[in-house]
Amino acid sequence: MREKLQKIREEALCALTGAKGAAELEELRVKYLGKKGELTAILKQMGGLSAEERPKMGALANEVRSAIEESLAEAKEAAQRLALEAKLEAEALDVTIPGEKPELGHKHPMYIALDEMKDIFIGMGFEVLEGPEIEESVYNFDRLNTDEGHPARDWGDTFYFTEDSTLLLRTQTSGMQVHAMETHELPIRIVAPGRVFRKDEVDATHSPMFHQIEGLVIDKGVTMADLKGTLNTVIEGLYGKGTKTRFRPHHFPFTEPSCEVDVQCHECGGVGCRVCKGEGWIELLGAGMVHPKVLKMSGIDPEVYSGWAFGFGLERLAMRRFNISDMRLIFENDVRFLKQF
Ligand code: 2NL
Repeated sequence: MREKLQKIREEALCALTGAKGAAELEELRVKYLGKKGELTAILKQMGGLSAEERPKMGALANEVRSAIEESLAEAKEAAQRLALEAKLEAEALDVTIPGEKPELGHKHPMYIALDEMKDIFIGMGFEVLEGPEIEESVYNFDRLNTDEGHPARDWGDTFYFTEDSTLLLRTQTSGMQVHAMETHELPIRIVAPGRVFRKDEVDATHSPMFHQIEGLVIDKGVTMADLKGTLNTVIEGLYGKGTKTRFRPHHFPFTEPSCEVDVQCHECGGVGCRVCKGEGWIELLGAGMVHPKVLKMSGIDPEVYSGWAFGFGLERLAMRRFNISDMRLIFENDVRFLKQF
C-alpha cells in the first residue's frame, strides 16, 4: 500500500506540473482526489490492514492528499495568471498607431455668402431673427398688403397645407418681420434669413426651395435716404468700396415707393458683356419704404413711424459672388463642387 500511495503522489504531481488550463486541472482533481478517485479507492482498502499499520498508512495517505491539494492550488493559480497574461496581450492597444483622420467638411458657398451678409448687418446694429417655415397666410400675405385674389397667393405658386389656404410653406421670410413688428419694441432693426418655398420648376435659375434674407428698419423720421445709404454700404461691403449702384422704380404690394437695386457689372465695368448680358448692370435686390397700410395692420402708427425694407435671394447672391452658372449645383451637394470654395 505504501508503494501504491507513493506512486499516486508521484504520478499526480508529475501530471499537475504538465497540466495546461483549468479544465485539465479539474480532470486531474477528480482523477486523484474525487469520490471515485485513486486515493479514495486506496483508503477504502484500509480496513484490511493490521492495527499497527493502519495509522501509519492513514498518516501517509493524508500527507499524499495534502501534497496533491497543494500542488493543485499552485497549478490553478499559475493557470489563472497565464490566462490573464494572454488576455492582456490579446487585448493590448497600440496607442502609437496613427489614427484615421476624420474628413471635415466646410461651409456651403451659399452660407459663406449669408455669413458675410450677416456680419455686415450685425456691424450696423441689426439683429438676426429666424422663424417658422410653416406660416399662416395672414402673416405671409394679408398683413403684407397682399389680399386674396393676388397672383402670389395662387394655388399654382404656393404650397398650402389646408383646403382653406390658411396654412402654407412660407413664400418669403417677411412673415418673421410682421411678427417682429407686432412683438418687438420700436425702433426695429432686423434681418431675417431663411428658406422659402414656391412651386417653381427646377432649372438653372429656379428651385422650389431657395433662401432669402430680408431686412426691416422702423423708427421715427426714417426716409428713402436711409434706405439708399444703408444698402449702398452693404453692397460696398460685398463688392468692394466704390461699387456703383442703380435704384430703379418698381412695384411690391408691401412697400411704397418700391425699387429694385442693380450693381454695376464687376466684369465689364458697365460697358456690357456676357456676365451682365450686355446690360452693364446686374439686378441684386428689391426694396422700398414700408407701406403705411402694412405698418397700420401690425399696430404701428404711420403718422409717427416710418420704415424701409429689402429682400435678397441668397442663391443668386452666392452665384454672383462665386461665379456659379447653374443654381442646381448649389443644391446637389456634390463634394467635388463644394470643395472649391
Ligand atoms: C423681393 C424683394 C422685398 C420686402 C421684401 C418687407 C417686409 C415687411 C414690410 C415691407 Cl415686414 N417689406 N419686405 C420689401 C421689399 C422687397 O423683397 O424681390 N421680393 C419679392
